Parts: sequence; C-alpha cells; structure tokens
Amino acid sequence: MSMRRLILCAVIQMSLAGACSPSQPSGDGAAGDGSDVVADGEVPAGPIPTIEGFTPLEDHNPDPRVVEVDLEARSSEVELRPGVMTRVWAYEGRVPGPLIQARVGDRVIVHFKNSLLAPTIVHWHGLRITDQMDGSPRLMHPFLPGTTFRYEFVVPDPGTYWYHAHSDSTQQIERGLYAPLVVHERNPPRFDRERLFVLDDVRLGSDGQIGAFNTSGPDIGRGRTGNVLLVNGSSRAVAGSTQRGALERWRIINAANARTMYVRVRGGSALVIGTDGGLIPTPYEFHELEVAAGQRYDLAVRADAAGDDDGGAPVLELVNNVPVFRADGTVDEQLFSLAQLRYEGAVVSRIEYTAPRVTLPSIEPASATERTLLLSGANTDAGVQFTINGRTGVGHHGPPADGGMYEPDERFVQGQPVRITVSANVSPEHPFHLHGQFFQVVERDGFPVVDEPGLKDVVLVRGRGTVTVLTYFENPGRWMYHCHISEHGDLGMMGEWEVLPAMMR
Ligand SMILES: [Cu+2]
Repeated sequence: MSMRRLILCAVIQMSLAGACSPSQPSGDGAAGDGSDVVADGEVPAGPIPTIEGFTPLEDHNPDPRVVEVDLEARSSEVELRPGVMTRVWAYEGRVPGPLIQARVGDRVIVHFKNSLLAPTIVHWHGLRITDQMDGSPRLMHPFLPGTTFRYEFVVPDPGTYWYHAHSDSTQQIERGLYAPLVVHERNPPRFDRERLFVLDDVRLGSDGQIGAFNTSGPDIGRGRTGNVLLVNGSSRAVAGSTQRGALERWRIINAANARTMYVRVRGGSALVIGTDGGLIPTPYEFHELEVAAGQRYDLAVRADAAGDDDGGAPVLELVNNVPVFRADGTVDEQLFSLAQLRYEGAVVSRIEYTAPRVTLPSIEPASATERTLLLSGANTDAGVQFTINGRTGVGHHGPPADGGMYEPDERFVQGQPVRITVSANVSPEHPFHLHGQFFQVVERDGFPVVDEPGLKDVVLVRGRGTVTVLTYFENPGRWMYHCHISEHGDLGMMGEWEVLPAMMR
C-alpha cells in the first residue's frame, strides 16, 4: 500500500472506525478521486470549522459534497499599507484572494474568469488532482483576457494548500494572484479556534505601487524580495484575542516570490502538527520554523503564557524573523510581528490535541530508483538562463505553437519509488516544488534527515547543499517540477515528468 493511502486509512480508522482499502483508479484514470476517502452515500460530517477572519468564497451548489464557486482575476486597488492604495492583480479583487474550502473527498468546481489584460492560469498548489486541472502552462494555454474556464476536481487529501497564477509567475504572484485553499479532514481534530496566516512580501515604491521588475541582478539571482511584509494582505499584524488555555490551529502559507520566512510563536507554546501533505503523526516543538516559498505548516498553539508580571495582559504572538547578515559574518535577529492576540478570560474546558495515529512506510525501499537533479544557471546572450541538469525548461506560456506537446524529461510508472537528490551550484537557496505528488525528505548532504517529518511538495535546497526526497509518484499524469522562486522557475529552472498509470506497466 502506498505512502499516502496508509495515512488516509489511519486517519479514517481513527475517526470513523471504518474499514479502509486501497483506492481504485477512477473512471477517467485520474488518481486522487477521493474514492478511498468517502464512500458514496456516507452521511456528511459535521459543519466545517470556521477559520477566523476569512469568509470562504460562496458555495452556490446545494449538494453538500460539491463546492461550486465563481472566481474572477481582475485588476483592483487594495490597502496593503495603512492609508495607501496599491494597484494589484487579484482574485475577486482581494489580496490574498478568497479562501476556497472543502471537505476531503468533495468535488470542487471553479468557474474561472480572466478579467485581466494579460493571459493567466490558476494552479492548485499541492492538490493531487488530475493533470488536466493542475493549471500547468506546459499542458494548457493560459486563458486569454475575457475568457473563462471551468475547473473541476475532487480534493483527495486534507491539508493546507493555496492557489496561484502559473503564467509569468514572477509578476502575477507578486502583483497579488495568490489565495488559500483548505481541505478539511472528514472529522477534524478539535480546537477552540482556527486561524490562517498567508505570508508574503511585496516591493512597494515611495508611491505605494508595486515596483518595476528587473531582469538581471539580485532580483534574478536570489529572487525578488519585498520591502514590506504582508500577513493576510496587510502590513499590519493581525489583531485579535484569545483565551487562557485555549488550543488553536494555525495554518501558515508562504506565498512570497522568493523569501523564506522564519516564524516563531511567543506568549504561548506551539507544535508543528501538519506539513504540505496534511497532519503528521509526530508533532514536534520548534523555536523558529523555516517556511520556504510555497510551503505550508499547521501548528497547534496553546495560549499558556506564564502570566502578566508587568501588570498587563499577555499577548499570544506570531512573529517573523528577517535575519540581518552583518559584514563581520554575524547574523542579527529582526523580528516583525505578524499577529498579536490579547488574552481575554480563560477557556472553560481544555482541549487536548491528539495526533492522528498513522504509520509511515519505510522511507528507504531497496527498490527505489535514483535520480539526481542539478539546479544551475548562467548568463547567456539571451540574458540569465536557469537550468536543471543542463536543460532550460520551456513551456511557461503554453504548449508548443504547432499544436503538439512538449516531451517530458522522463517517464515513471505510478507507484514507483524514486529517490531524487537535488543540488544546486547557483544562488543561495531553491525551494524545489513537484506538482501533483507528495514526497518525504530523507537525506541532506548524504545524512539521514530526522527533523523534517511529514509529506511535502516543496523542499528547500540550501546553499551548496543537497537534499534527497523520496516519492512514490502515486498520481499519474504529466507533472511540472520547478524552483518555487518565481524568478528561477520562469527563467528555466523547471522540468516535467510523466507518471504512467500502473495498469500500463
Ligand atoms: Cu531557485
């Protein structure tokens, strides 16, 4: 049984005490159709948890198993900084765009309309859906201005995801085309409150507008970093309240073009309970959590500050450390508050968090195929070109003009374990993203990794180091892999693998 199915089975067995068997491919051959998650005719679970401060996009389908929404990309003005209106490109005119939420196994239908003046395409980051709905510009032309497209897919895995533009990502994500997507567990763990923090940084000029995009220099080498940190679309920290003893679920999404976030929780205690691929069986403590561009983490946060020695009420706080690298080689902390929640009163009943009892498979199958990827780049006559194994990825703007298809770099068979070792010899770091699959981080620099549990779809390749991930390629289809620093991906640090359905083996 595959990695992910083991997890789903365990979760289901814990929550529903039902039997679980491996899923069968759906009629269209797509994996992740949810058939192993929710049986037909099953009584829907209770209400979906409310995520504080987010109003989900309106679901206008009465079927409780279908979420059907309208989504428009358009130019808009929003208040990223207090008192300053910034021209953005945004889903439904908001930054971040509206929350789309569903329950695992639900069918999601998105009536998308492009009201921008540029082509765009929406990618559902992390969802293991069919490749025809993935929003890959290698498979499908971005939608022209004024056109519509009907996305339809079944969400197979509970977790914290996001959706964003995948054409000219450097500009389109920076201009605001990103939004959260949450797939709730069938029977979610209990919390007193749920919150969501979508992190970003944006570069604003003195006029409050998004500055010009450079085609060379540090913006390309390191990726574009902003001068304003945003949390949920504002430079101001989220303000609110909590209660002493409360247990909260915080979902964190890094939507920045390039910046790695280093988040901490103060005035309470926190555990990592989930990664890109959903809840993990082994929650862990942290002082500072590295969240690379594209990654997500779920935290269980307990409002248990020791007290109020100075006479004031304590505050539960989410902060981001933006390290300052000094010329003498030292690194200073620079802490920015992302959320400040005042303690007000106390909870009556204290909820304990229990992780799902899941068993991950061996992460070292003897049969695993080995592959290596070298992320690199060089200055050429055509400007900076990034490469993977010497190839500059193409297809950011759509399939070939002659109506054909690009060839994938390699074909694998569904269920085939593959160890992928990624290294880089250019730029300080690369968040490596694989579409349509999850993987486990198994080694860094040749040594086993013990502190990065859980399933991921983005892993940070640091400096000149190497990282090895193991995937089982469970989802057939054609899947992009690329650096999630938009500037690198857009300039060629991208490729594509095809996963053939197991029945074709
Ligand atoms: Cu990169």
